Amino acid sequence: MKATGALLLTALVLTYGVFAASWEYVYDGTKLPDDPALGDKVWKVFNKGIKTSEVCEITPEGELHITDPSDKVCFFYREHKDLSHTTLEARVKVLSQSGPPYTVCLEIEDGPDTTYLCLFPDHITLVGGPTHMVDMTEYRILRMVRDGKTVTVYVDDEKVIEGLVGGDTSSRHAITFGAGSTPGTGEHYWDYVVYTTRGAFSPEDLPNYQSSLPVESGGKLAICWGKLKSSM
Ligand SMILES: [Ca+2]
Repeated sequence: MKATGALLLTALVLTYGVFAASWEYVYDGTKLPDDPALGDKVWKVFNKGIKTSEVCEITPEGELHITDPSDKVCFFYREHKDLSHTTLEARVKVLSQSGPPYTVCLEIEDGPDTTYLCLFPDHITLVGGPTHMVDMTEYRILRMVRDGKTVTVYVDDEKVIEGLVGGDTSSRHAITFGAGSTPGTGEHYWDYVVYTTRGAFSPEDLPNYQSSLPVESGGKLAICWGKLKSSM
């Protein structure tokens, strides 16, 4: 029986790539993150009771556009029990930021092992850790990889920051992004947010989501051309 089981498992792996790295969750920016139409893919929102549409809109190119004033907060989160080995990626650009570092944020919140990126127009900072200078007013693919206590950050598939979790703490255990500060202000675009809680993957092990998008179908081509134009 054991031999049969092993053979069956081998066949499954070879046939379906059971253990291959893949994105567990994709948010593609075509609906507001808390839109009930997303079903089991919906995000919880922290916005102190305002309508998400007061600060967020979906652009014709399929991006989440957040315009965050000094009296509102609006971030989105999806809760998970085990975030110890997580790969989180977003294609994002930041046109303005003023306020606390977490005003524009991409986070792996995990109690005392919380880590996140603080986004600014001209740099990114790992909370409690290093800063990397980069023009964020153009779209960048940011990837944050948590492998136990260590965190590695990539920009456009290039490793730029190595650090540790615990730069901050949180009561949540969640993947989180958006406008994280009430007094802080900012304008930012999110083309997509994808993640998996099933492993810590470099871009070599799990290619960035953008590279997996089909470009040959008419609708997708139009969307990608729109994104291309908007990123120029
Ligand atoms: Ca605000």
